[in-house]
Amino acid sequence: MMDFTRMKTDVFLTLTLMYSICLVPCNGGLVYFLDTQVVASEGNQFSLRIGHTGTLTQIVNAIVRVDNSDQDFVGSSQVAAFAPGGDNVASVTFMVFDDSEPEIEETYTFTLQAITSGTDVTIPNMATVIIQANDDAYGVFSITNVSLTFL
Ligand SMILES: [Ca+2]
Ligand SMILES: [Ca+2]
Repeated sequence: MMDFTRMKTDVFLTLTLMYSICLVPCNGGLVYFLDTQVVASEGNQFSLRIGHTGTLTQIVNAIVRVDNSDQDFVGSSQVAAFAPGGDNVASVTFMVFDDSEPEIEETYTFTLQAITSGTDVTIPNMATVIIQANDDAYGVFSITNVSLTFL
């Protein structure tokens, strides 16, 4: 079954971010996702790397967010920080919440937003994280010992 509430939120976030994408020359550089597709498993951490273009003359922060209303992650946002003289790549680490519920594979969209003035976001500004099926999800739905009788 489709989750229309989540779809609506995703469409809203997508539109919001499309408006915030830098379409004209930006002064403070651009941030974007270096990792756009990650596979994660329950109870484990995963990282998303963020790149920054241009010279860093000030500390630049970008926030990575996910709709965590289903509580599949520990927390819903992390901040990536870039410092002058430092690396143009920063990474954020999220933890997949370890519950005991059987869940089939789920796909989440993480979005990136610059929170330092003068810095903007460019594409790719979204990353897809797939949480693998866990807690014997397919065991719940699998059919064992099927026998068919044709008359
Ligand atoms: Ca879960
Ligand atoms: Ca689970």
